[in-house]
Amino acid sequence: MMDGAADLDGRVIEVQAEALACVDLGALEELRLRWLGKKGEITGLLKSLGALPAEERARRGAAINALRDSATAAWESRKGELERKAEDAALDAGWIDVTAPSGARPAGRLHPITLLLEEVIDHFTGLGFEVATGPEIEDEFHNFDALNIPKDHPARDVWDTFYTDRREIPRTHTSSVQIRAMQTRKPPIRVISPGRVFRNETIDATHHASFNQVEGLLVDRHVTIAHLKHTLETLVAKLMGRKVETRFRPAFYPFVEPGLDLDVQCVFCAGVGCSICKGSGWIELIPGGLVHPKVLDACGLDPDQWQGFAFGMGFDRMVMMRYGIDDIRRLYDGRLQLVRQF
Ligand code: FA5
Repeated sequence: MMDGAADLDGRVIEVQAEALACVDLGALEELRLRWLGKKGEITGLLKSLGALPAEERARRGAAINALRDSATAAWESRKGELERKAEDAALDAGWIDVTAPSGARPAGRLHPITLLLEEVIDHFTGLGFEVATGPEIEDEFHNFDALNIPKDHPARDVWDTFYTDRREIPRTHTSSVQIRAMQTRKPPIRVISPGRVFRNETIDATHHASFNQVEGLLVDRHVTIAHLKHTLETLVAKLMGRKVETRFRPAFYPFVEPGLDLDVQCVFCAGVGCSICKGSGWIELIPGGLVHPKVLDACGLDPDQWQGFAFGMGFDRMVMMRYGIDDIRRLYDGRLQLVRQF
């Protein structure tokens, strides 16, 4: 018996590979009919849904729809490429029909990271936050020491740090900007800080060695974990533009106490488990917590007077989920295409 979707993951790759293998528009049309036509594979899969129990039908239906979206995206993308190739070949042959209507060329657009960043900034500035920045090459004090991560403490290994010859650090997280913000502002403080961070990571679908985070920091009197949870839940709902399942887990970061992780249910498999969420059904998106008293102290703020919350959103993963981009590498390799439209 099917478990809802597992057998369809491979089919996504199959249709994408077949589309890439089409060398002309005729072959591509055959592919379209075979997968998306009235008598095609996907229509057949949809017809088979009727025989399933209701709960399984819903899950499998969603997975088949996702397969259809992937097939459509793969077909459209290859069509554009082959049309452009045909035009280029005509030009190379030295023949050009100047009276022919020009072929549609895809218009340039803003990168999804830029688009979503504008939304994040808009959301937080509307709540009274300002945008703070910090250097990408940091010192140990701002990247580690002031964040309550003592020298030679194993916690430093968590961040897979690169070091320059002069022991400078391409910052491993945007939390360094929290420190700069608290050193240079007087409470109440409300800042977000988007920016690029760097880690000596093994790259896969959800990990890159250079990626973006959006840090958030609020320092005021009587700040509680409830303020943080509400802020994060509202943020995710706003950025996803629709309801998605979230969950909070307790987590340890030396610069917060208590700490938590907000996970979002994997939108690529609707929580069933797939290669992108590594079978768990969840994607870790935003860690956060209440600013540790030692961190306030290191920045010259009296922990008896002030509390704060902080978070550090994995922004590339947020972009992936919002725009249906199923591999973080696509954000950076210039072959960006929407694989699934949610
Ligand atoms: C941190 O970087 C903490 N500074 C976050 C924080 C801020 C905690 C403030 C508490 C208070 P972490 O290493 O888990 O935590 O990274 C934060 C998020 O970045 C992760 O949840 C994940 O969504 C994303 N992330 C982590 N590593 C990578 C990577 N290699 N590629 C892409 N995204 C990543």
